[in-house]
Amino acid sequence: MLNENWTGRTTKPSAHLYPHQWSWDSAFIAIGNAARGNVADALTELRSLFEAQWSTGMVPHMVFDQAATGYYPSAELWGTRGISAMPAAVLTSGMCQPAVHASAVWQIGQHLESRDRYDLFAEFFEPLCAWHDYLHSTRAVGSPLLEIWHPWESGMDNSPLWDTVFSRLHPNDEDIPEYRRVDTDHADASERPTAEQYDRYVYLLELLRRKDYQPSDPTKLPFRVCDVLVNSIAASADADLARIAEVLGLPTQDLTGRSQALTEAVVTEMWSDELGQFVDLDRTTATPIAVAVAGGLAPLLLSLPANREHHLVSTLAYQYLVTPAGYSNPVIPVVPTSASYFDADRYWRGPVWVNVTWLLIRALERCGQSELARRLTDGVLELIDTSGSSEYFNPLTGEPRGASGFSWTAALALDLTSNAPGSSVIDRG
Ligand code: 2M8
Repeated sequence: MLNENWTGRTTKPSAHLYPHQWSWDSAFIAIGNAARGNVADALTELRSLFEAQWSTGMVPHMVFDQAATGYYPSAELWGTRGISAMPAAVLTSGMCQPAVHASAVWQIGQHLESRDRYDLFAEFFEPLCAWHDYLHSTRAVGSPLLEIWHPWESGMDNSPLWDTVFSRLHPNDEDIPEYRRVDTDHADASERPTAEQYDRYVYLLELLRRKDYQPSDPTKLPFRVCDVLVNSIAASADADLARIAEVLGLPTQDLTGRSQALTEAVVTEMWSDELGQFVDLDRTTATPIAVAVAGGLAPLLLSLPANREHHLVSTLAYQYLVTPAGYSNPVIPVVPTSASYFDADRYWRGPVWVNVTWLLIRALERCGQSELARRLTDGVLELIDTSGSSEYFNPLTGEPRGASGFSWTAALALDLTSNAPGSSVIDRG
């Protein structure tokens, strides 16, 4: 399937619904390709993504394949052509996605002999530093926590996390460019964002486009959220970047310091006693967003105080795990099934997503919860064995949802079944 979605330079997330290159998809796919011994394609995938890196350091969330058709929003709607920060040879979106790339490079390096590993790290170190510098300068507005300015930057497009912010947005017709979405041509409308949500995505995109995606005063933006998943991934990748620097014999202090400062800000500013997990912050109103999603468990990727880590593992085990009817192993839906906003079939509002589960499996292994990690690994593999490499899955029935033939599902399953260092198979002993 990964071979079928391979273009020669990148892997489409899925052949029809997502025919371009996406940033965090590429990192997950590269991890899977390296796990199946195809390091060459993994590197080509990451190189092509970083060739599209803006001069600001931002790694764009999409790189358009100019021969591909049938995806909305099109390159024209993004309107990035002519923005001087974008490399002239490519056409990209103007926003970013979670910074999983340094962790991907670190992990791919573990499949290589030391000389090749050194070369890989040397090749990607500067671009990765520029990417993290961008995040820690431009996206840290008045705190070490990083902001996203559009739901698409979280990767969790229509998560219930954004509902309160969206309820405050009342765009005028002239602020929403005319558009015709095409996602519902490829997937059932009941599994995709609603029309009201889509209007707001396009409205927020249009506001950023008018500023060439580089707003001089981000505090004026109507959507400014510090998201737990985004910040945990960044702090964890900061730490991996420091490990890369160490292998290269370079100073690590600043990189480690940045990871620690971000981790500390997550721990002190994002914890919710009420929900027993971490929660997002709405920067426009300076209030927590009291919504439980699995991304709020992602600080397990970080070095947490022992009591917090313990509490978070219990929340994961008792509030999130669910075994689909007729299945033997548990899975983690992106929203706990007990939440009033849980929707088993709709995109980021309840299904199982393999990338989020994979991150939590790796996080559980990191904090010594190998039995729980093993059960979840078995759960994901049972799901894919039964329902195929789907984009997402109904957690109550295990049925496939969204696009079929979805690349990161296949790639991360390959990683989970590989004998690569750091994989669950090794941890299982
Ligand atoms: C979804 O996002 C795109 C917009 O970026 C879309 O809905 O068209 C999300 O699931 C995102 O996380 C993912 O990277 C992308 C491609 O798989 O699709």
